[in-house]
Amino acid sequence: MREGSAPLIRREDYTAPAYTIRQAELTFDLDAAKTIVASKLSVQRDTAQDKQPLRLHGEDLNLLRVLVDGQSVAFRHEDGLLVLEAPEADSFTLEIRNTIAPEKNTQLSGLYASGSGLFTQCEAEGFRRITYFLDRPDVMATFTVTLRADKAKYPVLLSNGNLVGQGELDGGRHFAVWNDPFPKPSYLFALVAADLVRREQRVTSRSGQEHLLQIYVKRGDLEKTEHAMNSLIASIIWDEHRFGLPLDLERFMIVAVDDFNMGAMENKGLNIFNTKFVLASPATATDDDFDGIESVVGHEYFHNWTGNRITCRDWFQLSLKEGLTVFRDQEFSMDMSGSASARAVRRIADVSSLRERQFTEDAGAMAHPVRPDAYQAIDNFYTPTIYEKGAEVVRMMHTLVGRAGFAAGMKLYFQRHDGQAVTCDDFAQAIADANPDSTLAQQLPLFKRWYSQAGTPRLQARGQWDADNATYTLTLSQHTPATPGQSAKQPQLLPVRMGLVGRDGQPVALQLQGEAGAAGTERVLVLTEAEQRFVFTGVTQDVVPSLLRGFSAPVLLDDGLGDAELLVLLAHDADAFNRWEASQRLAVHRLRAAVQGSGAVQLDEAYLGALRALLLDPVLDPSFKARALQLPVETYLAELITPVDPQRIHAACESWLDQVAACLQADWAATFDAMQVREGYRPDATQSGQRALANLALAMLVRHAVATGDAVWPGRAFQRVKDATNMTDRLGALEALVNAHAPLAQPALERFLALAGTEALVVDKWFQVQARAAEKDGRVFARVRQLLQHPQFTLSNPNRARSVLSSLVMFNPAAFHRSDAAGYVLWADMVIALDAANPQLASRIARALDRWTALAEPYRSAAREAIARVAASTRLSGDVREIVTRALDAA
Ligand code: B3K
Ligand code: ZN
Repeated sequence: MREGSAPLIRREDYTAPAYTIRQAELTFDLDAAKTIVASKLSVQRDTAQDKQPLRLHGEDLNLLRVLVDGQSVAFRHEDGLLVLEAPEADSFTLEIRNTIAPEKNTQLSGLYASGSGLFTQCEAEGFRRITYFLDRPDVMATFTVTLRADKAKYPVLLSNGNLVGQGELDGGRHFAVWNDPFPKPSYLFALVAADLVRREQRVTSRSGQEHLLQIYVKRGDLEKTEHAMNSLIASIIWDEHRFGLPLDLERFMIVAVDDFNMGAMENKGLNIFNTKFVLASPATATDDDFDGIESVVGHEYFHNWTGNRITCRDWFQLSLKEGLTVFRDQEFSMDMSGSASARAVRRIADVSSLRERQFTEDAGAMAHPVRPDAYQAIDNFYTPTIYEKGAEVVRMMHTLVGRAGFAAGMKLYFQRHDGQAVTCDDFAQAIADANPDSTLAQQLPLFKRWYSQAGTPRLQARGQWDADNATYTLTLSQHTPATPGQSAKQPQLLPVRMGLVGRDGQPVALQLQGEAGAAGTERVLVLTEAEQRFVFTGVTQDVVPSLLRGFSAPVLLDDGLGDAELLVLLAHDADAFNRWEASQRLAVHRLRAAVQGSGAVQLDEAYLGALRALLLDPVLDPSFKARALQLPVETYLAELITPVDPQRIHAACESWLDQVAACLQADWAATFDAMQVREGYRPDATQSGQRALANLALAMLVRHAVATGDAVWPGRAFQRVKDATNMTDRLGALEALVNAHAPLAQPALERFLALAGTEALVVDKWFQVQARAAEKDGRVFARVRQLLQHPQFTLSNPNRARSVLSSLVMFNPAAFHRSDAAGYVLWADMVIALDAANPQLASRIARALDRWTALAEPYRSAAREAIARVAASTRLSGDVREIVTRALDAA
């Protein structure tokens, strides 16, 4: 949609479709320049509704003919729709023929060319860019698809479902016929025509059914697919084991493509993936990449039930499938990681990402509820709120009904709705109905405010120990700040998992007033009102409350704890998540004081001693230590320290790092040596934890060496860039040099790029390391400008574009927010340039200034000016238009 703003689509305007499509027979004569699409649709009118014209979606199509029951009919184009007067019959066959030009499709939505192949992306509204259709998720059809193409150019022809025919055609062409027996919405349609090779494996499910699993990649990439295949098999086993959900297909295919707007897509039986989430070898992928592959492969596979078997009635319900599926992939990754400590580290990573991305979203111009009320471009709503906050909402249900109760709820959900397109209400109702005695069932309308209310709730907690009566009174209160378009907020239901910790570090038995006896040392308090008191009895010593264990609700907690209490939690809390949280809070206290004071942090002995104790603790997992010894990212700190001065925040972080590097130098050195992995590479929790801590130690050592002019550690890091046997170590060493602005950074970068060769994903890392580097005197920003001119840079590959642009505008606040506004000028230029080719990608970059109103001057005014400049551009897509309009309205 170009020029002018797209109309606002409102949730309350939903109406059932006047027509539905039961069967679709599609024939494609594939060619990059001109593909002919012939479709034969069995259409049925909903006779319960008044007779209306048939309105079909279509975008950028060249229509050749329309037949109803074999006869040509009159039609007209209206607001991007193809309109036919209602045919006489209630059910009829509609035949359409149109052409499209995949090689001109730079939006990467619909059918497009990537390299020498053809690929599709249909969610949310890409199918209408292939042919005219009722392109909405509540219209579900069975598809039979015939693909015809040049055999030499496109030897592999894939679509959803089962291969039911294939053969040769004249003129060096061939064909394949695919049938998908499961009715599905058009957004789950996919086709691939390309020159690919595959890894395949047969597996037998519990019921004894055989399945064929295939992963298709470009020639030369086959040996990098083993981890993805293992992840797929693990996902299949896990879903059957944990939720009783088996693979329902004879064949399950994954195809990797270089040019892709997001991570991956769950098309029925034919998942299409960004190469980033398929390809991995120790030499090309980091431990984080291996983890990412496992979780995205799992996520898309789990969609087969939560998303495909049961789909969304309309796009406002997107979190029905996304929040639930993120919850499932998070649980999968936790179950795969093994030890309790590795699980906690997973949770820490998930929560960090939620806070960095979703909390900032909830505080900015694009704040919206988990179930939004209105949108202009649905692609703008594939957000951390829909995904990650949506997953937290599901997790709270899980907390309230327990693991078995949740499994029962899922079972009921499938009993009721398998094969349907439903709403978030239907899901919550099923979980509640399966658990009638639960707090969730009793408080369902209150709980569902999580779906309708935007913004991050603030939870305040204050405790009072009464020595005379041996009671401890915990007062919990909540409020949610106004968000754009939603000023009045009501209390929400907050499950608060908690314990009380003695000053000696021992857990205290919990007994609430009125209870017969003490039961355990941990429980879930449920806050349902603006303020409530909980009185614990038998508390004979002063205690430290450990609240929101495991991050039991997605809120910002103010518990008023001071350093002394946080140090108790850091050293002793039985909940690993809260131990980590204490480490973060202790750091934030110091950073805030610095930002609001002299600029540099003053690290006291007690704090440094606690960090040293953590680093040298003989029991704690290295991966946990690495997390607890790292600062929160600067974008999240910006939420905690307002008005936001990105330069002062960065300066405070740098000064924290300098001191921790200097004061713990000997400990970092010992840690680096102790953390070396001697066995062969495995991307498991144990080894990756050691590598993470070793890399952190190396970064500290190089930083300190550069500050003192010592050459040994930079030399060792450079050696590691050259000799490392895996990407985690190589990249870690490179980052250490680049972030410290070491003289050896430049030769290390050159060596890294030479070693990368033609591995696109490794070259992406080379760009990313530089664009995300710690800013110093404007050098990083200057480097980014050069990178944009680099021969290997291009805006047309989303991964490459993001490796520089997202890195700068989303992940490097100190390089981006400059007092001379050069970062904003670059941002505006890039948003406008990208938007002309790929609105979805442009609109992601555009969101970098969502939080401009929180910025301190001079950043605030300059950011506003840049947004206004983009908004003034006359040729904006609806996607970017929505983002910049909302941003300006937020003032
Ligand atoms: N459902 C897709 C995302 C589609 C994004 C469309 N702009 C991937 C996923 O969440 O699994
Ligand atoms: Zn998803």
